[in-house]
Amino acid sequence: MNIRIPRLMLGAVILLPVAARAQTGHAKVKIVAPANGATVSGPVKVVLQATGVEIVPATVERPGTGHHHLFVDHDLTPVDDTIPRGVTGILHLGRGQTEFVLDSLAPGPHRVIAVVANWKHIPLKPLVVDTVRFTVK
Ligand SMILES: [Cu+2]
Repeated sequence: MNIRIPRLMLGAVILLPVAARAQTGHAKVKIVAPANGATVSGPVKVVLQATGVEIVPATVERPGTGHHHLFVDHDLTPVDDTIPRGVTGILHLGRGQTEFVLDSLAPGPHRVIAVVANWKHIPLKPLVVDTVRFTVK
């Protein structure tokens, strides 16, 4: 049997590792929802989208991966340190989730900061971060 690989596909296979490498160091996270400046009613579903980093459970110890963290009305902790656990307003999405429902936000203005950190819960460098401010009615 003669297996023919289309030229185009071959090109993609060769280019893919280069593209993947070009992305490292340029990882980004975006809080897709709620939109910055939005007025929303609770519960508020936070939706996260990461590029250039693979979102995995916190148990995965592999370079190029990480999990999401949410700072809800809480300032960022020092970026060289482990993001603490058990602190009100700091959430580890340690199962590799890309969504989280905030069901106890009081009416009024709020700020959410998303940070991707590695399995040691230390933020990736350069920092992979996004912030939204919104109002719960
Ligand atoms: Cu963590």
